[in-house]
Amino acid sequence: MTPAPISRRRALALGGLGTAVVVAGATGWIASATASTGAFDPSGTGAELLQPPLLDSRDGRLAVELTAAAGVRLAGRDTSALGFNGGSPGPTLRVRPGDELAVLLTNRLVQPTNLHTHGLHVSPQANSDNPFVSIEPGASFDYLYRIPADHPAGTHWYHPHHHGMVADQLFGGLVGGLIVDRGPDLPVTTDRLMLVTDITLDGAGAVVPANSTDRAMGREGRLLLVNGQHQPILSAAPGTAERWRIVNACTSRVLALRLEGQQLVQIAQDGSFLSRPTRRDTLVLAPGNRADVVVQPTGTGRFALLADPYDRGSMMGSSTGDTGPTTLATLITSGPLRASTPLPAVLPAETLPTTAISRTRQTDFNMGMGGMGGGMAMSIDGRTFDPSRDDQIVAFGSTEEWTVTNTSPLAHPFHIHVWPFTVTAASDGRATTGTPQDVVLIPPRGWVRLRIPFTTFAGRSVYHCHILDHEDAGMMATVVVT
Ligand SMILES: [Cu+2]
Repeated sequence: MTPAPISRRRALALGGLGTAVVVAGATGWIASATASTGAFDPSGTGAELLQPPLLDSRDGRLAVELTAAAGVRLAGRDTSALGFNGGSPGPTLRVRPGDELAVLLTNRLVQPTNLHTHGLHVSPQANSDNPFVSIEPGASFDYLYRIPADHPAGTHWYHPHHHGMVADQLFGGLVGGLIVDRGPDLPVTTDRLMLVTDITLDGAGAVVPANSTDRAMGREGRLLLVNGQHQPILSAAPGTAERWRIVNACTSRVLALRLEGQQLVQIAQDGSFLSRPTRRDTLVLAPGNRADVVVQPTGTGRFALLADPYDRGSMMGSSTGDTGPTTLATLITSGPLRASTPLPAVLPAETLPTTAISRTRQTDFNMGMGGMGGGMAMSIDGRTFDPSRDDQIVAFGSTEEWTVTNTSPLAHPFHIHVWPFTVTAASDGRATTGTPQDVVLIPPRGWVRLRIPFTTFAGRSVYHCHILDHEDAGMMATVVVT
């Protein structure tokens, strides 16, 4: 790869990382911000998959303290990557419909941060899921999320959402699971969170900063991790069914997953149950997407969970994606075949309000030359993000039809906070499920058509590309529901 000129953004990122290394060094890690220390050597490969610490609500409330800081164990080694409460992923927060979730977030990073509860249907205002909050280094902030009594059960996640720093902070490791309990009883013996991240570390365990090509394409890390572990194993008995809550927490990577020799049966998408269990030969998850799957191994052996290369498009000679499949984890089954109960034929699918469409609108995701520091400009409707500008003003209580177009040669995952949507059509002719979701991939030079009920909460929030390098570069817009 030819060396790219160091843009102002990149210089800032390097400066930030350098300071982060000093912080880590003070607590005993020896690290370097340069990539001259060689390749990172993962450890603990093939160990049993662990679950992050679980923080569970009681009597209608969960109050937690989260501290974002550098210095976590990742892939079996001490690194200067980032985490919540010393872990990447951070603790799993589990709540119930009707609960209050209080989070005291303390920022021990060298740049501002904040928190987004991706997938929760909660207010975007004040100290709830408000992406405009900025928590300065050394400061703390009290979040309070009131989870509606009719909130569906599902798999979600949390991560920082401070514009301009989201990609660095997620890629650095700041992610965690967020589960709304508990939904229907399913005949499964094990319920696992599998939070997938990617990162590039140098030989000393420091995060390798993104260059200008990474930022234009959306960075993909060399290391793929599940719950911060490198290629863990999942031990199971044949015949028993497991529920895997898979979260694509990668900064830009689309995961195209398959399980060698076994079936992946999807039961939920983005925290909403499908109307019936659906077999997937390949399960495609854009960054931000979640899928709950049931795996019921039929025999004994080793079965790799693979991420196949996924082509997000190409631009100026660069293209995305690996050349071959990557092993994420391995399912190992042994012992006698156990008797099992089949999954229910019908699941309690969530349905969104069916009020008539009161307005249609179109919005376009685009990329072009002329961005900051000579990089690519990332925009929506020709404008880069301005937090003070109101881009879409929507009447509270209405249901709208949005056509989201993509005039660029790369696929972009559309994400809107707070208000889930159903996909009604797409330019690639994909089958639509009627299941509410909150991230959808817009094909290169294509479009998706969405039905979005703005019926739950009023307030001001954002929609954006979930390739977080694009979001940071301006591919985000505001939406005001009033
Ligand atoms: Cu994008």
